[in-house]
Amino acid sequence: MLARLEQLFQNAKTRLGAAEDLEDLNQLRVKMLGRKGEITLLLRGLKDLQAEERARVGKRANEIKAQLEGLIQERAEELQQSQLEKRLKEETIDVTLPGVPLPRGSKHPLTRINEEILQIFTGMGFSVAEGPEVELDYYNFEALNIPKDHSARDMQDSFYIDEDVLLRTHTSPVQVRTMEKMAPRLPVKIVVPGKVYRRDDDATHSPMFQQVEGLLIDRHITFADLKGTLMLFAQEMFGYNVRVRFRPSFFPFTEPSAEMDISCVMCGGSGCRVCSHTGWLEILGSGMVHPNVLRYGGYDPEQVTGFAFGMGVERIAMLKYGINDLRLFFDNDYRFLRQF
Ligand code: 2U9
Repeated sequence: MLARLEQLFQNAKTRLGAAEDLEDLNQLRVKMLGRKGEITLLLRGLKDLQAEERARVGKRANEIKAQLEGLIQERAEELQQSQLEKRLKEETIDVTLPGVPLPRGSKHPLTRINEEILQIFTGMGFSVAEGPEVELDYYNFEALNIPKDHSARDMQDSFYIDEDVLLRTHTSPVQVRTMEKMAPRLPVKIVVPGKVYRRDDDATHSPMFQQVEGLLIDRHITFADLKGTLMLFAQEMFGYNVRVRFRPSFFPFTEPSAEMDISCVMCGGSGCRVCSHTGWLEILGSGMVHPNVLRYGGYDPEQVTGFAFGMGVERIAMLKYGINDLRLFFDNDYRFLRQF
């Protein structure tokens, strides 16, 4: 039995050297040392031997098994190494090949314009303030001097949650909330971006749109401050050769009130379809804060004055990019969005 064992051992060593890959090697291990392997089967005969002989054969069998395990491990490492070397020789990577291009996203045009507007005003020392989109009737209308019988308060014109709560129709309530928090400190100098909601839906009106409004309250603020600030805004937004004009208007929360036009960005003022042959484009509303509104916010109209303005972000974006249909902003068509 010992002789047969030695023979199996020699035989196994030869076959180990001949194994060509790790799979070969594993099969060999099963054939020799597995539960039904040659050595395992041979050792079943141990029980029939004399005690002394059994001990000798058993000891040698354990040595052989341990040696074989070691040899298999060595051979496995050899094979692994040579397989790696073979792959390294065969596989080449051409580092000069062009990469796989990833589609690059871009900011939504309204996000860009919104950021640009805020940047211009923060550059002039305004802070950015934000507030809730679901608003109390008090902040949206009452404190802004919008009387109970004003048409904007009609269910047909605004989205109501209940009698005293609605989706804000402008960002102006944030200015009132800020005044309440600040009073009587000066100056109040804020711009307020955000979404607003009105019951409107056509090529130039959406039930949701974005506004940027602004408010400056301090001692000795005049209409000249309003004009200078808004003219500089128009020029930074549309270019330094743009001209502005102010037309009288009416808002319940400002007195006097004015709309600001810029010379047409399409024709430069000579008249075209974009400006309806007037040479001018309306871009925002503005005015001196109404004394009642100052009082609602906690300021004394005998001591301070202020100006305010408001603009629609979609409208500014349409003028700046030459877009004629508001709905393009909300369709999420990649062919449109990728252009910005
Ligand atoms: C307070 C005091 C005054 C904000 C103002 C406008 C004029 C205005 C419109 C422009 C186009 C809204 O987006 S739009 O439809 N806005 O014309 N907004 S003055 O006046 C305020 C706001 C808050 C406390």
